Amino acid sequence: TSSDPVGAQVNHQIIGIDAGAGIMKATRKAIEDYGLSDWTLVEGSSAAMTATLAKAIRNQEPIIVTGWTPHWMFSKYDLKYLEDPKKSYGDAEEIHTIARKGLKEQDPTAYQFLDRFSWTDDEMGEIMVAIQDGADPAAAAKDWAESHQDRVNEWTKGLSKANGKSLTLSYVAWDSEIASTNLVKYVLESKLGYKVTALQVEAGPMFTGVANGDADATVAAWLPLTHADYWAKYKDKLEDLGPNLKGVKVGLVVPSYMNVNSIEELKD
Ligand code: PBE
Repeated sequence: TSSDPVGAQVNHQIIGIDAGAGIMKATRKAIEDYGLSDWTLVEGSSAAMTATLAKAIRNQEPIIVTGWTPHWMFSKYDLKYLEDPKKSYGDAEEIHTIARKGLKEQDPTAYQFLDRFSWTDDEMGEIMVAIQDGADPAAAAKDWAESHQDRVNEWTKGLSKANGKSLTLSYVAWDSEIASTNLVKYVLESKLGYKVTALQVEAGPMFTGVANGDADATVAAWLPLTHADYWAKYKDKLEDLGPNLKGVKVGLVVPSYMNVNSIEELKD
């Protein structure tokens, strides 16, 4: 019941996502930092986590999930981040575009476009919400690009066309990255004449793929903390093109109806 300690209410479980996600590593650190040794971090996927969250909210039940912003779940539900005074999840994060070394010389158009690409959390949110409302991701990206031509022009202005040249972008099926990767693919194809493969993989292979040249780039690197270990491991073979979205956040998220405000309160 809601008068039980929060641990008992949720069976000492935190609903996580795919094992390779940076937020899983940060959550294991939070479990250590806050002395939550009797808690379990449940592995799954981005889609399974949001399905579990939806069900709990439908039944007004307690639940703790690994969450991040931008994410459609904050527009759909009344949610809050648990405070993280020990900063297990770092501070403000950024999403960076990472390219393979050599792309700059070998494909200056793709490189320059990727270097220019940056947008806001509200803009990414528009595509995420459209997909959540049932739009096919490619169609949602196309709609967005067509209704934001000024933005698309800023990213593509003056670049020469590629005439069917192939380009591969690696990404993970996180809702935020489904939105960004589909948009970048659409713009590269429709405005710059590329044939783009969006290679959906796990978090580790997203980085190794770019490092070994199987992919040309990714727009899905969360730094400085979330993907710090992947970056450290492969950075010699990668080039950081800088942030494409600033002020993103990761942490533990609960429905606002739960009577808990800080990770510190999870300890029984
Ligand atoms: N995320 C969304 C990813 C990065 C993008 C926060 C779930 C992660 O934890 O690795």
